Amino acid sequence: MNKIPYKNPETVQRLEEMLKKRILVLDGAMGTMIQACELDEKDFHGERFLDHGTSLKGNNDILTLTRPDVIADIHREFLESGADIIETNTFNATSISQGDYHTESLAEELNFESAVLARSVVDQFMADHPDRSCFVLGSLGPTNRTASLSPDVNRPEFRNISFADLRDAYAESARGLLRGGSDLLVVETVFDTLNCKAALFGIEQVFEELGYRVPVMVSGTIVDASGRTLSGQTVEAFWHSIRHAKLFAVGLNCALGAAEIRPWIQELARVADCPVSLYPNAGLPNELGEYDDTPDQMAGLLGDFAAEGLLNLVGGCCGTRPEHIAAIRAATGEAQPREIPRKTAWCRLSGLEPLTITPELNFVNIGERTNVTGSAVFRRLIQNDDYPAALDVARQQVENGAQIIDVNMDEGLLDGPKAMTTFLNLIASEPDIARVPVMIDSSRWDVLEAGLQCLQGKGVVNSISMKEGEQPFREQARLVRRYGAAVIVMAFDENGQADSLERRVTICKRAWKILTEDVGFPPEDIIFDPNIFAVATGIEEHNSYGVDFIEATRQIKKACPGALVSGGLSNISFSFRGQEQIREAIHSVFLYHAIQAGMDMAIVNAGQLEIYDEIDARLREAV
Ligand code: THG
Repeated sequence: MNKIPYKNPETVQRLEEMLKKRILVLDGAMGTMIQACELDEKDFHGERFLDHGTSLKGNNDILTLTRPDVIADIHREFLESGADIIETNTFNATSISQGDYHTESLAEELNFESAVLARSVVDQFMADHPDRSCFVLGSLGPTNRTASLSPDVNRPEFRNISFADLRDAYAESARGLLRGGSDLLVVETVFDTLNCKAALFGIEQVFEELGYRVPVMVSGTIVDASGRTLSGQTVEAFWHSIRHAKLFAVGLNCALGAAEIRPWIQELARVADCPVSLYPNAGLPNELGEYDDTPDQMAGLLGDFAAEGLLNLVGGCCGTRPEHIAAIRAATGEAQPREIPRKTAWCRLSGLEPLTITPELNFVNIGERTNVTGSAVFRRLIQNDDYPAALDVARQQVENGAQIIDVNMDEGLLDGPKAMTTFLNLIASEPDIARVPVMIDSSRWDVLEAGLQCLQGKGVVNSISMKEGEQPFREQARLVRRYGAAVIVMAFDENGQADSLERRVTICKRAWKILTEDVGFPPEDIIFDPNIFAVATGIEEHNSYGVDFIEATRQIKKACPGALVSGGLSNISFSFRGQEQIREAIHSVFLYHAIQAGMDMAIVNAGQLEIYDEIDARLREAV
């Protein structure tokens, strides 16, 4: 996914050089500037939309077509006040948002023409000011829908927009912005991370289609003092969800003023290993919905943030005018830009909250009970459509210490993609469950993909393998990466599941090479599963399965640096079904040794793991 070259490598280089020297300045608000022009209905209709049946007033993006002079003047004013980067007038130009005015068919044209307009203003300005280097930032707003929240409290599984619809709408807008000459793109005012992930997916598709890429920024919105996005994520969880996109910058904008945003930009500056941007509102809105922070007030605060080393790019959102931008540039111009921290390559997942798999964690529990093939109780609940009780199973797993939950709907009589979607959408509306990352467990690609389209967090795909050969493996891995998930790779190839020590290691090494060298998968997002099979089945060859898994773990961890190892723990004791005490002892002894060999996580019955030292000594020895 990184093999697509930049459209304009010199532009990117110029940007990067400027970023090293100082804090770059973004423009201020388009919306409040337009409002101040007091335009009326006929300005929005122009000649072209005279016969448009409904009101267009408030459709600011259409002014690019009907009053380009107004938009060009605003761009110019911001450049003159010191902005290095100006945003296209396309905040609401997706077909989804344009639907409000019955102008959805204009989406691509609006994006294209707005980029052309901003481009021409920037080019003219640079010709007049040879000392200035300025850029066009194509804006992709949040739309008026949320993919991870239900608009209907009585139907928490319902969504009024799908990932696929968002992906396609964002792709259409991005195509227009790129063809029109945008230097960069920003997915901004993100209040639902799933919308943002759909946008990033769509953008990547367009890069592939056009054969070039441009730098991409994301700017999220913290809605209140809780420090969460509207869809409930913390700042760090949000970062984990989008980090796969190799962003040019990540930041925050809108909703809050500079004063209220301080702790959240501090948190983002601490976790993000890329440049950080900030363009807050001019304070919180007053009772008239206006923004009162003066240029001096705002610049004072942002100047402090700059001096604290929190910023790489800075500008203004709602209520900020050219005077604000001039004051902000003056107040931040001398500060050293934030130094980009180097982060250790740990597996960084998220639900509503982050989960970083650091060496100190030692071992991660993945709850196994939300699995229709692994639990008769759960299967019956799903088959009977008793989703509230099925949710309780998930909740119990989390309460019992599951740090990730595995969800499996692979039952012949179920509509797999539908059951996966329903259950994951329901989980999304339960904050005590949605706190943890999800592991989507299926042997069917369509079910895995349906699950990926429901997760705002960074989850894990369980699993892919080379059982159908290298080509589908590569393609699926590439998609998993584009969706931004980590992946479990089973030790399984064209000849079947690996059941010897040697085949386990050989297959994982082969998969590792393909993933890291061809697909560009980061090692820390690769989780090998060298197959835990049942021991003591009565068949002689099965007796070494446990020991072989443990030894394979040791060798895989050594041969594939950075990769993780997982397994389905309860498989090992299938021969002792019904004898729970023995099963638990087997699990505990197995884990004791597997963790020492480097096993990082396992799918387990959370809460039913016996402490190794407390197992009856004779039983432990027998195991
Ligand atoms: N690797 C990966 N994914 C996996 C597995 C694996 N997913 C499924 C499975 N194996 C892990 N999950 C379970 C879940 C339950 C049980 C075993 C593995 C289990 N269930 C009991 C039984 O069947 O006896 C309880 C049955 C019941 O309550 O009805 O043992 O290896 N990547």
